[in-house]
Amino acid sequence: MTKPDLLLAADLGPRVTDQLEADFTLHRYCDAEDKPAFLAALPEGVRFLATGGGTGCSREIIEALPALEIISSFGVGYDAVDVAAARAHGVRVTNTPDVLNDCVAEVTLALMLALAHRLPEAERYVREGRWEAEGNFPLTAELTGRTVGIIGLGRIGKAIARLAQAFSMRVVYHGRREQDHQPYQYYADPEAMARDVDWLVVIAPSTDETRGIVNRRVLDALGPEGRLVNVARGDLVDEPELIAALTEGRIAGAALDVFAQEPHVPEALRAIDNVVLLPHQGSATHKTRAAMGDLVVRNLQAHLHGKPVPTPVV
Ligand code: 8YV
Repeated sequence: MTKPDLLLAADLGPRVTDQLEADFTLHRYCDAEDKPAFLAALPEGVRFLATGGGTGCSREIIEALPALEIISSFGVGYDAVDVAAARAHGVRVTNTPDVLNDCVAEVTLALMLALAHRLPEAERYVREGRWEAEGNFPLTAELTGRTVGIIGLGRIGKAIARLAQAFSMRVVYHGRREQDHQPYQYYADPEAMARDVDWLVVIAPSTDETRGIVNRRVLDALGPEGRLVNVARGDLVDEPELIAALTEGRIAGAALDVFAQEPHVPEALRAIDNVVLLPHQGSATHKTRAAMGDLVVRNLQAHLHGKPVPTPVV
């Protein structure tokens, strides 16, 4: 029996492709030089598509595949998938939630610890022989007893909240609405929350409502003793305003895993001392990436066999 055709829009690595090849005939759109010609030359009746966080799936691709039934996307955030187009064409979309919660929360706390204790700089200080030559490193800050405001108390936000509590931090949050049965104080207004916290952690999806949520007013409310952490999407923070706030000392520091134009990180940001920068590492461990990949495959296999998909978003 011939295997059904699947468009591979992003290279999801050998673990995923090896599994997919057992059930599907893969068409590696991710490797195509001339993308429009590749789409035009596809066999008719492509029903399956696999993609990844940053690549997503455009309206153009969805409309070029009239038989498309499912887009299985690697990553919990699916902002790069044109969900409106998928919905309009009756295409199902799945993502990979939950399996990455602990990893992203761990990286978030690692970023907070690194920024508070100035770990990257202090480590460089030792390597460069400056401890011996110049004496002790300047005193730093700590998390204990501080308040953290989380923008987006979803599954990952809650995992971050639990870890922050293990560091004796007080947790408050902002989101679209107040959630029932949460032990944390809710703020309807992110600016009011920023005013009351020492740390602002951004872990909300990128949507029309959240884009630019950390603007100049929020940064100024966070203030010269406040620190920002973004592990969500770069476009939730107004990057030029953040650079200005850091340069002018209007906030104390920032730890960023995500940026507006990845993998480009503005030179101005790379030149600032009181920032910690990571190359979108939130879920990037062997264990978590394997679990995310397996979930991409399980969603496609479930749909192939006419079973309910494990993690639908559309
Ligand atoms: C991944 C992510 O780095 O899950 C997400 O939404 O941003 C990350 O876990 C990304 O999806 C990789 O493509």
